Amino acid sequence: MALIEVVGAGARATVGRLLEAGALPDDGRAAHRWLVDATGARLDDALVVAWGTATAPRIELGVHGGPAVVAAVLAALGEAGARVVPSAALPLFGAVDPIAASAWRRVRRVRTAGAMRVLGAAWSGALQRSVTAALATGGEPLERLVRDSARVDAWFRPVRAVLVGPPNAGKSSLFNALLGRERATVSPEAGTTRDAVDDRGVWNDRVVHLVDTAGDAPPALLLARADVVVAVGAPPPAVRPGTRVIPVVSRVDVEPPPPDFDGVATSAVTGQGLGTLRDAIAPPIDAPVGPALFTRLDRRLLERVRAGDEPAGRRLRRRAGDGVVRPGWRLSSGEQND
Ligand SMILES: Nc1nc2c(ncn2[C@@H]2O[C@H](COP(=O)(O)OP(=O)(O)O)[C@@H](O)[C@H]2O)c(=O)[nH]1
Ligand SMILES: [Mg+2]
Repeated sequence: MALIEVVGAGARATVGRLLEAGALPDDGRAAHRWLVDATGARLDDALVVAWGTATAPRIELGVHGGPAVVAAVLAALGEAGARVVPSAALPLFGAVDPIAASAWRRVRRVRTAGAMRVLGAAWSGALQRSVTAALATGGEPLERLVRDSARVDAWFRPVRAVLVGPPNAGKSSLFNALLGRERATVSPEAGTTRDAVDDRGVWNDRVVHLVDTAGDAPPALLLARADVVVAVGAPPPAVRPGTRVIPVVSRVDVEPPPPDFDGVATSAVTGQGLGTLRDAIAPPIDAPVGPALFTRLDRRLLERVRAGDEPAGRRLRRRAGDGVVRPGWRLSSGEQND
């Protein structure tokens, strides 16, 4: 499916020219309609949804997603008087508070269910209500919001993990096995991986940015940015404080780990230890959290509120709006269903 939005004062009249029969649905309603070009030839059948106010209408056309269909409908809309712009250039629909607007902008990028839940609380209005309550009463509601907001980054921010170790230690094989795909080149010839290769995976409902390195000396910048260094087959290089180090041996299907080895024993061939290694790199996040602030700006404002900064409180209250977020749309029902 493709969703085409027609906005602006002339939206209803413009889309009206494309309807073969029937009228546009009323505001907040949906209808099935045939779309035609200027000669009356049918282009596609569409789900037409009307939104917005009389002065700022917004019509959504749900058409079939084939590129030729979309091009034909856009061309007909152009002939009917519309100008085609990328959807990112459009303003958000309706009266949306800044916190809900941030949530909308992030939706298309998040990869975890936890992040979706956090964003969902922002456009259902639950987050705005909890901000309003926290600002009004302080105390426990405020502390809870601070606590929960401090925890949600784990769902939004990737864990940056770098695989290091001597040539032929099995790094590239582990990289592929952890991600479940063949991305890095594996070879019995030492020195096959020349440049760092990186890719993202999701496990334990967390995004992991994994980097496979080559040679004995991984680039300092990669190490400096790493949250986790996975040291395969040799002691780890020096890392900055705060970077976690996970000692790993691989190929344990052919070479058992040294008797005194204190780390994760893995095999890319049998899969042994891969679950343990995934959990060590990105541990699962346990308890569910209530509504939480997910932008750095809002969290900073909340910290200042806690320190007694009243302007920060007013600003946060403005960002939360009145807690009334856009209403959901309703399909026509009963005899109105056409
Ligand atoms: N039997 C076995 N062979 C492995 C395993 N992991 C890697 N190898 C082999 O060891 C060699 C080097 O692996 P590679 O992943 O390229 O090591 P890297 O140089 O550290 O990236 C290749 O021939 C792999 O097929 C493993 O878990 N078991
Ligand atoms: Mg390699």
